[in-house]
Amino acid sequence: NMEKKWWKSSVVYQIYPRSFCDSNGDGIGDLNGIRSKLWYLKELGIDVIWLSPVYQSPNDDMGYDISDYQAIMKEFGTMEDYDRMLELAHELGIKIMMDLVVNHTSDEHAWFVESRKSKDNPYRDFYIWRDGKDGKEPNNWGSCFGGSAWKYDGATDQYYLHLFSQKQPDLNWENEAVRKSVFDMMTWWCDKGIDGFRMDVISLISKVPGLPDGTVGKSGYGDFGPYCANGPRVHEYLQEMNRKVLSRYDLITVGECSGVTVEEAKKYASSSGKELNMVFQFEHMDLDGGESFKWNHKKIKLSELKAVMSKWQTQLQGKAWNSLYWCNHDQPRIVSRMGNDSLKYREVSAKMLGTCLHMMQGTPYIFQGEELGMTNYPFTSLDEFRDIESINVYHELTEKGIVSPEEMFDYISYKGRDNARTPMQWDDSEHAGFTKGTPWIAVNPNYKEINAKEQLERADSVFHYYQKLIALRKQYDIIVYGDYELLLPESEEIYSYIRSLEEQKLLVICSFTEQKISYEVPENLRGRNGKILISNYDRARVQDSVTLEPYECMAVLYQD
Ligand code: TEU
Ligand code: CA
Repeated sequence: NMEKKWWKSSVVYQIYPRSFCDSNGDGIGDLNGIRSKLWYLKELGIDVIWLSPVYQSPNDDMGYDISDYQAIMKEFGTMEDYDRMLELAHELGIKIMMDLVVNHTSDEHAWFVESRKSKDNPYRDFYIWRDGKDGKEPNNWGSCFGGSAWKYDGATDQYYLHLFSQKQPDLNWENEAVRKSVFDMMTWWCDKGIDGFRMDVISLISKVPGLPDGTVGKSGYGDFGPYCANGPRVHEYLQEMNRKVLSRYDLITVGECSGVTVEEAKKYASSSGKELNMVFQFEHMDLDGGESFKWNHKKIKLSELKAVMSKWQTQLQGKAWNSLYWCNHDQPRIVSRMGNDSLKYREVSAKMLGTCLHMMQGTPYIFQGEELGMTNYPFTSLDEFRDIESINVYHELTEKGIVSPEEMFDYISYKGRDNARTPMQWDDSEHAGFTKGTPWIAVNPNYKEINAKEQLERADSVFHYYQKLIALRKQYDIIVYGDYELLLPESEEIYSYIRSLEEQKLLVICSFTEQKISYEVPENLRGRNGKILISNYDRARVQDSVTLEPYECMAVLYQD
């Protein structure tokens, strides 16, 4: 089997600082708030915190538009607050993984302020500037956040590229001065003692020379994907980053790789260790809509989910390492998307989804509130949205008459990123204990039923179930290193798979349906006394054929 590494058996918890805990009553989460809750994460048992960006930013894209990589966003506190949080985390044995956003900076970054001054400014080639074509943009690419991916800048009569918002100009990675500046900044953070990086859209940093037009999609703009994702020099750049920075520290690294395939992942996350430890792939997240046009009501088909997850489990086996996630700050909450967020089935389906993911091979990521079974938000009006993606795309698609306002509002309510960004629900006091002030985004009204305080006090809560899932990973090597084999591929109701390590077998059974449904234990495991390691119903033993309760799950260990 594979070489043992601490980052393979670790569980990562993603904190979205703006919505985690507000310590000074301004309605915005902050670093002192995070420090005040580290005991909670210690209790949960996670090993690493992935901190979404805390650097100085105008917050056009909520911190993913950075104006100074070596200063703390004023809303989040000071560098001293950061240092104290890092120190306490390390005292508690928790590592800190920083969010590295270097495909682009903010347009308020000093580099861009210089770059736009003149064509011969030393920083001009830190970004991607081009002449217009026939009085229009240099090519037909669309931005992820609506409109063209080019912004005209009158001062020098050229356009600059921004795959995301107009305030997020893309860095020119072909310029070795850009690479050196990024590597120096990374070294500065590593020397402060951080433990890793989550690398934002790192698969997009190398563009195909000539920047060719893309296929025009529903928005009327060209798709930049084929010319920016997994580009010609991306592995060269990451191998240079590895040589000059990553290999000099004991880090956990994950590349957020929009558009990555299994073949590409074998390079990004190769066991050779020449690039990164693992990647975030998006194939499973695209099953209900896809990158170019995610706005719809399409549900994820279980057989397709099983095919995608199993492909990644089996094809990286022995060659590279998987990340495992259902949720993050860009995705709707999984219990609403793939579980059942009704009062009756929310907890049992949240536990099932956690089991389904955490018993697979790879490093699991828990997004804040997922361990409580937090749900999507019941949006009722546009002014509840805060995310630039939702707001821009709503106006673009409705004003062009591509989608009706009612339809678009429904799509955004269901798939919009704000579903993940409503405040962490700590207790049943006002604003769920997130803030003493007015929260920057509304708290989900279900906080009285769903909050950390209540779940810490209840043994059968989702919190305590996640605590057990995390602890199991520490106890059983088969969960971390065992091979994976899918069972019942055609079933649209049951996700079942087997992990194998030497003579041990771990049978995982997850029902994704509200109906009761029968399940036959595989022939080779019948009659053997399996030990139920975890289950969301208190079933004592698993018979050779069993009728599963709604959303029932279990992980059964066969060792003899
Ligand atoms: O997201 C990159 C990315 O792939 C997004 O386009 C994502 O797929 C989309 O938002 C889903 O609707 C990263 C960050 O996670 C995201 O928060 C930032 O907005 C984006 O990069 C730009 O930095
Ligand atoms: Ca605050």
